[in-house]
Amino acid sequence: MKSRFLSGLILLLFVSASHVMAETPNVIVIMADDLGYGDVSCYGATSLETPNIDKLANEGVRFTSGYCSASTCTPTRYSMLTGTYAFRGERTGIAPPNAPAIIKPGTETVASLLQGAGYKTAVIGKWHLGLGDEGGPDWNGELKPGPLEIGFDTCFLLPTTNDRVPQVYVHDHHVENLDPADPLWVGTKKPSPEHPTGITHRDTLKMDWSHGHNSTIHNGISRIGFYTGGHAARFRDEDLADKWVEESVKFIEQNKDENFFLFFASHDIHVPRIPHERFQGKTSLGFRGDSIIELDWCVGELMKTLDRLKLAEDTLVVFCSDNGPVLDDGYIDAAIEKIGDHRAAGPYTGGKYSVYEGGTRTPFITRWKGRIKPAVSDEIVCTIDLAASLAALTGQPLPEDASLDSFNVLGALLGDANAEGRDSLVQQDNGSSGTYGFRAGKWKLHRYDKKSARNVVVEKQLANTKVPRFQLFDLDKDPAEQHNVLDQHPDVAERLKQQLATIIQQ
Ligand code: NG6
Ligand code: CA
Repeated sequence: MKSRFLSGLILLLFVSASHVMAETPNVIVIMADDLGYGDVSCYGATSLETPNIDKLANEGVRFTSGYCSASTCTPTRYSMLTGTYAFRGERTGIAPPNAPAIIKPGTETVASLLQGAGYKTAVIGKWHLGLGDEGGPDWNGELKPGPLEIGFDTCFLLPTTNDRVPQVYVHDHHVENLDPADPLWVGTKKPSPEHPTGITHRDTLKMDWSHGHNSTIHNGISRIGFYTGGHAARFRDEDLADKWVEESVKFIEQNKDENFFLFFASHDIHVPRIPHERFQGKTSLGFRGDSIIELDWCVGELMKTLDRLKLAEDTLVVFCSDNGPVLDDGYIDAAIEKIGDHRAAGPYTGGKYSVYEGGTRTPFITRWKGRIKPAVSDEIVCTIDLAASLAALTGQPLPEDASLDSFNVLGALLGDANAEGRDSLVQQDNGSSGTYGFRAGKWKLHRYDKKSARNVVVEKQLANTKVPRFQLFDLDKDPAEQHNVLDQHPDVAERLKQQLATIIQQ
């Protein structure tokens, strides 16, 4: 792998010397939630159609080895923004409702790098990276630090995930529409004996839970965690996608005459999957499929906005996911019963929570009209590479102590002839759990440091099974990782073990 510094320098020279690329583009990163490799039609889905995502792929580069860095949300988002593997950071596993800000102020992020290049920056959608200082979020006061302290000029957020409390929007430093007379309380303990929950009022729920998710009820759905108050601020699950689009269109319109960076962090297709009424029943796959259609609609609306404002040729769009698919993630929404022939992870094994390819190899598309030549690429690229690549694109130097694991793969992202992606990639499941995948070329090593190398709850559908500590797979011959060939290739296994140990420093 060429050194990050050297390739950055070459690009910097290229960018500044070239009049063709004198203008840097706007950047929109659309990150889907829990969307699997096989969930969209341009990656092989036939049970539903995603015309807008397909159009993006037809006009850009569709990666067949595009990854997120973890098979859960918080570590992938942490790594995407910081360019550093989540296992190096603290508390980078799935964040609870009252988690403090995980990325500390002063950390260089994709947003701060682009802000430094003069971009107006926004994150709109799911955050799930904590808010507030060590004490956690001050829901009724200033929600700080948060995105604005790590390079975003503005934010409009769902604080964690919508299966976690509370169902309110955070706009910059405050809960939107919060009535001080009805303060918001969020906690882990039932606030009073009579507080209705998914257990005590199960028969009133509009969507039942299957595991966890049985605490406070809002909008007929019980959640992880408890909350009271803040009624005027609460939203309906059905309206989330519309809100993200509305706020994003506003942001793009406001900044159409200058460079902007928009991190569009969709909540589709995370649980509870409650698409807007107009999408309900649109697929044969139940609400999971209908949420994919809703996601596709969002992509279409963003692209329409770029077209309307004549920005399509001035905007690099990156479409990706935060982890692989899961069917039953805690609510009974018929995802399993209605799956039919649909293969959410495409040809791959595993999904969310797993270090099999299905956990992190996900849809990954780049489009920059007029600059990127439409292509399909099998170069290895990862969401963690956006930091170094976008820094290079905008001529921003990367400090030595920042973005430790991000490679400048800009050439590959732009589909340039002969441009290379990564040589290797660490795939992790959650936080610093001690479970790793390591892809190097066609080889894939699994390393399980803990005994339970699986998520028991989802194992019926997409599972890690009980396994030896190390396994080796040949992805060329065996993309589904079914045949452990460690004994046949001890030298390869040893090399990968060493490489992985060096990177994770364990
Ligand atoms: C798990 C939740 C799951 C989901 C996940 C986070 C239970 C039993 N399971 O702990 O439903 O919320 O966390 O998903 O509570 S992620 O995509 O944000 O990582
Ligand atoms: Ca996710």
